[in-house]
Amino acid sequence: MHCDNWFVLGAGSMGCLWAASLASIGITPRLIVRAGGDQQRVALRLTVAGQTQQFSVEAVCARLINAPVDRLIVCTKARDTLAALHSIEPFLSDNCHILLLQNGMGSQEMVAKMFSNHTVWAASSTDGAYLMAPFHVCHAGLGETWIGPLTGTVTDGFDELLDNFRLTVRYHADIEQKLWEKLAVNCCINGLTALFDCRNGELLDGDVKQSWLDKLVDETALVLQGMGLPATSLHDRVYGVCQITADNISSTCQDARLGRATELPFINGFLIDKAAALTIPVPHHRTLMAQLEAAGIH
Ligand code: NAD
Ligand code: KPL
Repeated sequence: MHCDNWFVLGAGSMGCLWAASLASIGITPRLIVRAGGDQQRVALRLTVAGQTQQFSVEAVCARLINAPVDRLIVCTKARDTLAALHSIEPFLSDNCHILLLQNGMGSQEMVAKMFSNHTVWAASSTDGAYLMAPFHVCHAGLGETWIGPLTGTVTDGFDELLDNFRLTVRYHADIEQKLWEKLAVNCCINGLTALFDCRNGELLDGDVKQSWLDKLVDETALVLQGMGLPATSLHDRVYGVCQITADNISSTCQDARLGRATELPFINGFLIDKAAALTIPVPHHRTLMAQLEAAGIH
């Protein structure tokens, strides 16, 4: 009998988190790493609240994959996703289910279009993880992950993730709505924290940052309404996230500090494109992106 072969694409923070979490329930996936190394067994370490567990997994680069890929969890950054998927395309089985974990929007739509022969799922996650060393991940923020198919109406394919998994994963029939909900919050907070090089809570300064935040919320709400999505609670949700994650340095601010490309093209960039298509003006989002660009944050 053929058992499904699980693979995780990308050995960064989320890739190691998901690979270790799968290994912890006995589904040991292969971890697809960038080209370069040979196939090797690695000691994958997961630290949570000071406790570390270790799992032995196979790390393999695309050209050395030697089994059909039946279940694939894609943990690259949004901008790398298509290229990474193309590099393993010949190995995807006919019945492959692909789960995309990228933040922001736009990359999922491209994958769903280009990989329409497969069942493409998307995820929206509030987990927080970072690499302490190669193949050693710290699960720093225990959040939840919504998953759902991007096309079609399938409900099964990732059942193993929904019960007794170490991450909290829930099914949502309209995952696009979940992606929009997170995108709406991220496109108010992330770019602004990068521009002002501040923590999330510092946006509520009762001054310049907060008034800019309010304008971004108003414009984002208009786009949500234009898309036929609920927008009334956006102000409260954005303020709530700023308060609950007050000490956080947003993912975008972290990327900017490290001089890395951000995921803003898939966050504010996506919103601006949607607004243009709906002829909804979003001048504060445009100014934010222009100022970030001028500051060398892309
Ligand atoms: P990361 O940069 O730590 O990891 C991405 C990994 O993908 C890197 O190791 C990179 O080398 C690898 N990669 C890129 N192209 C590849 C290719 N062609 N073949 C093999 N590997 C390739 O990023 P991350 O923090 O794990 O984030 C991944 C996605 O998950 C992002 O979209 C991010 O926004 C989202 N996310 C992250 C967190 C978090 O806490 N880290 C939480 C929620 C969502
Ligand atoms: O998702 C986030 C991010 O940093 O990308 C928020 C919610 C802003 C938390 O930092």
